[in-house]
Amino acid sequence: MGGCASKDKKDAVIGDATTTEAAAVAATTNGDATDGNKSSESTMVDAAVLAKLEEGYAKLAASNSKSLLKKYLTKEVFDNLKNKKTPSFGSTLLDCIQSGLENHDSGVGIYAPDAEAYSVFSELFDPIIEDYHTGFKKTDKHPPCTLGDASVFSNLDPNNEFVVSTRVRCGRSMEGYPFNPCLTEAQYKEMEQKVSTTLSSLDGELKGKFYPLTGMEKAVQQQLIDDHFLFKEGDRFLQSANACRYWPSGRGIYHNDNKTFLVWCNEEDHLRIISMQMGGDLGEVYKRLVTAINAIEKRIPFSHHDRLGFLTFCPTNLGTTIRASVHIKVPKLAANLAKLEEIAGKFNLQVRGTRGEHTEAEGGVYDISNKRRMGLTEFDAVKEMYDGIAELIKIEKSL
Ligand code: ADP
Ligand code: CIR
Repeated sequence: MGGCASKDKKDAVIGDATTTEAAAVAATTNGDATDGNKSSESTMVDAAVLAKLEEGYAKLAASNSKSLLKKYLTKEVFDNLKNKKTPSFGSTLLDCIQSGLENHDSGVGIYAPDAEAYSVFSELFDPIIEDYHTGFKKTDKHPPCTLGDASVFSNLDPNNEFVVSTRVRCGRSMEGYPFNPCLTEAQYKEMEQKVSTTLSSLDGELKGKFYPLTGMEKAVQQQLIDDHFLFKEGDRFLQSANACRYWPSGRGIYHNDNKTFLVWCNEEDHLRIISMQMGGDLGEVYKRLVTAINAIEKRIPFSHHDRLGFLTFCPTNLGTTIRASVHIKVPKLAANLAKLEEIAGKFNLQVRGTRGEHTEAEGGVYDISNKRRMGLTEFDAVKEMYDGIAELIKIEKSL
């Protein structure tokens, strides 16, 4: 269902290509499709997709979902968009919102099946982006990549009282390839090969090995997940967004020996570049990420949009794509979770559970990170977490 409504047709076309040239043409790294051609496309959404959309919309409208999708998918917006398709991949509104229609407990509920979806369905994406990224308007332009000076950040918790570990990640999409719902199995494999070969040339602290998910022992996979190094499996939000097709083909993880530098391949985004370590030394963690981004960027071209910054599958990750987080124990503040979330919100921080998004805190450990990623630089996104966590620790100490 969904997953680039005309996915089968497109797979056939792109599948004929021995390289990804066809996809490269179709994937347009800028996603700058204008709405000018909507009339020619407006009658092409097939009846089954329309019926599913109408039924899903009615259920969502009647639900008490708190998702941004429900908030911004008014009847008027729904009617304006339900007959549209992206020009290159034929993705429909259903491909964008199926996850939110099937999971009413979504926080957001929308993904871009291909880059053009951000333009074709902008009437829905733009207000969601503005809301999530606190004020990034449809007329705003994301600033150029500015990683800044990592040495500005010192250790957030030199006495190891509160911060268990620190992690900063960013996401990247490979130029010439669409997002998950529109990838063929051949493309998944080709991308995995490119990523693994490219990363094998990294040296120094970044030197490591690529481990494909295909063939990985279940016990090894589970240990990597339990230790917070590897993405979880079977995320229902991603599954209903058609982002898990051909799993585990093309998916894998690269890491150095001590697992302080990691790269996820083809989970939610093509690449997730991650730096993490125990304790609160954000300067060291961010410096390693900056070194890694610079090294990988020289080797792999990434999709970047003039207005939206780095392109990602989920609109919450656009722009800098940076999520800087600490695993932190603040028992006094956390005695009242709603209060912790409220205070964190004042510093533009988001609270997640120990195993990441949509999980609970275990042993009093919360994952607290910068929430917005657009309309500010990479450096400022990390600084938002740094400043906010420093304040939270101050408050915890004062209680
Ligand atoms: P993402 O960070 O990629 O958006 P998740 O919220 O699912 O995705 O988190 C991915 C993994 O990273 C989870 O296992 C989570 O526990 C782990 N993680 C996040 N922040 C930290 C941290 N500061 N220290 C250790 N592990 C972390
Ligand atoms: C939701 O709406 O809750 C999920 N679709 C996840 C949204 C944001 N998280 C993400 O991109 N990892």
